Amino acid sequence: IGDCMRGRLNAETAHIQLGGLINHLEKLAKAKRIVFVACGTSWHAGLVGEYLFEELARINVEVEYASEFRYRNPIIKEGDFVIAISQSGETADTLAALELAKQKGATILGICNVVGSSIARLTDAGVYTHAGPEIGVASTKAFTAQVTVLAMIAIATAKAKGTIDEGEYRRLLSEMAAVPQKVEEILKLDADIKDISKLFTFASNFIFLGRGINFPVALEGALKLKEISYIHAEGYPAAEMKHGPIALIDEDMPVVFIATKDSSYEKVVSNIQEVKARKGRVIAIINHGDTEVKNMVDFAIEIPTSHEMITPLLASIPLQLLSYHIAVLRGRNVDQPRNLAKSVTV
Ligand code: F1P
Repeated sequence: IGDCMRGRLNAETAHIQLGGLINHLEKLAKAKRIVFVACGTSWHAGLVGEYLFEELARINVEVEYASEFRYRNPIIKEGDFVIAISQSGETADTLAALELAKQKGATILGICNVVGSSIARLTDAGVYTHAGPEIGVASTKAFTAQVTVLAMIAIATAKAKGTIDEGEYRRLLSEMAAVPQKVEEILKLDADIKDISKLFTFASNFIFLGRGINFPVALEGALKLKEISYIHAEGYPAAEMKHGPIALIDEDMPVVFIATKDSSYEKVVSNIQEVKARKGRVIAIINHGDTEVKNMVDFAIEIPTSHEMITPLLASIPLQLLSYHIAVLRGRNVDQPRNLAKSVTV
């Protein structure tokens, strides 16, 4: 996807990124509701999709754990689209959820990485992420590839629906095309992130907080840390902190904030102040040159600015690196974490 986007993504060629889905775009633009079904990291990608589709295309979205959806009697109405998201394309819960949605008459679409996988074969249409084989069990590049595809579909649907104008459409596409270069810049922070990781190697707990479209990024940051380092970590919407998790904050609690300069920025800043007032140690993902937050927190990781709807593609990378370094420093096998399987087929 990086190769496709690098320099080749413009208003004329954007549709080629959408695989078989391009034929369903007009219908998707008329969807009454989109239901994402997925598990684990792919479910977090679905949550990012909720913000993208609701904000850009003004379509009602629900994001369901496939492992729950399949055992309920979910209400599917005419005009509903059910979209499965799965790296392996073989996750048994996601496959069963999709089969149920199909029986109930939904149009079913898929976003899968593995070409010809069971989920891909069941769908009416879909997009392959072509993120290459995921060597490790925990999804990393699959996540960013899924979010990339979701952003592309949401942008194209919004254009077809007329909820964004030509100017915004072109602006979003040029922001997408700039992502690979911005990611390369973030990867240069690897040594700095490793240094931060050394100070948190023996932490027993972590909290990850974000708002808006970066709330799912916080969830994914926490999941990655759990999966590969076995540190207990919770992700929350930052606004939920005062409804419970704030009781956990003290000098032993590292708190990771996604504090990029978007529409929730001011509110995130006040959440950071609340944590600092309780002596929590804060690591913040901020935008370049944001001295306000930088001076407030213990560690700042500076990433390039972007369109708010595209920030998850950038903000998730330092969190993946943080988890990776902490896990390696703890002597964990990051490719084969205990108790986890690449394809959960039972
Ligand atoms: C879903 C998933 C992964 C997780 C682990 C177990 O897989 O929960 O997100 O990292 O590998 O399975 P998939 O449906 O995206 O293949």
